[in-house]
Amino acid sequence: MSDDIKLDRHDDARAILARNDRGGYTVPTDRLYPFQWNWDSAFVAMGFATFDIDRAYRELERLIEGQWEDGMIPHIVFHAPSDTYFPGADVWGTRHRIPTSGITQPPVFGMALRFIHDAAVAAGRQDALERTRPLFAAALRSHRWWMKARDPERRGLVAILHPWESGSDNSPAWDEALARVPTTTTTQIRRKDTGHVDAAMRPRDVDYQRFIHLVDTYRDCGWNPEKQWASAPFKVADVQMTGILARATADLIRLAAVLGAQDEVAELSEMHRLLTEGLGRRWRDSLRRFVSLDLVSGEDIEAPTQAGFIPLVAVTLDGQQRAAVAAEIARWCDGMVVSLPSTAPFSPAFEPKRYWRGPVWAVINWLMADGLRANAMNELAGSLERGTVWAIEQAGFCEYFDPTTGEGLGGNTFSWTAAAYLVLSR
Ligand code: 9YW
Repeated sequence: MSDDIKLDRHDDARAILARNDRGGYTVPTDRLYPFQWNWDSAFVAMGFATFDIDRAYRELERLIEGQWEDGMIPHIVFHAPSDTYFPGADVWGTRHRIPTSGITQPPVFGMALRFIHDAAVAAGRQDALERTRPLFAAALRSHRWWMKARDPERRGLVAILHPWESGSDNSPAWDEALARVPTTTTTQIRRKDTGHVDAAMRPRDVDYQRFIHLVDTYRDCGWNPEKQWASAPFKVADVQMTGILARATADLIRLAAVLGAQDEVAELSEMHRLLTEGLGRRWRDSLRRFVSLDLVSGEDIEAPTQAGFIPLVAVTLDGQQRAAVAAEIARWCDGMVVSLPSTAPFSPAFEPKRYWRGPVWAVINWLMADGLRANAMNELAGSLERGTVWAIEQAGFCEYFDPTTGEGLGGNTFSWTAAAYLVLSR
């Protein structure tokens, strides 16, 4: 790839972020996802930080306009109306000043805040501390919410109550747990996604029925965390979520130190200890990865998905575990045109074109590379990054990629794919 082409691609990536800007916040892509999504925005903010520090901070500032009194940062903030997405604000029926959904998403926020803060300091910005401080306070409140609302039994693992919270909606990891959720709904389902994107690349109708059954259930709880915990028919202590939370906690510890917030350093360090110990108990030698825990059945979730490797962003593996992870990843990537598939190709659940059941996602590779590098597996990290950049350069800024062909799939001109490109091809 010549430098000229690379330059063009950077321009293209920035143009996508500009085009998806709706006034200080970025939609994941036009029409399919016309609002502000939580973890998309955190990745996007890091993308902005490579060329526009103010806009990076702004993205996070706009996201926390949706933060609830209890600290939760919702998965969608409905800043402005749009009728191209289901379920819209009316279905959620939450009572925040700006309409929001009632569930959350992976807390990449803390990671993003540290990334932006470091970029601001490196750029010599005098206002870095001032700009970071209120966002740090919001992040801390959200981490406290996570620990209280989603680990009330103090396992050192946080739970999702809805597959949408995981960010990996129809992952095979949820198949068994979701099968217990009834398909009945009081809300009328009016899918819009399959009008924008080929239905064969999207979750199935039956998945949507269960997704909406869960929304109905929690809305009936008045979105009260204790009531939801008590009545949740779907409750999974997720290693991807916990890994991201633990890593974001480490990033907040660093920011707390820079901000001179000693009490918060101690509080966050305790949180970090709990979470990394919790994750440590989820490692399985025989599977060569971490496994989530189904809190309804009490069983390990053994489906081979990308989530099993995400805890590397937070934990330090020993030599044996590192060798095991390297061997397992090599097995998943064998014969693939682009890695890392979100479901292992040797699994019967693998579908290379269907959303979270096989396709490669740029932001997952970003997290993977980060975790591998943190564990001194630099070569593997570099090859995942180069593969991601290559996939984007040959197929465009798509939502996700078929690992067996490299074909770009789902929505086009995706914000977080553009952000991943800007960060991974630096
Ligand atoms: C939905 C926006 C979101 C992502 C999720 C992805 C999908 C569908 O799109 O969710 O209706 O919320 O699974 O990770 O944040 O890009």
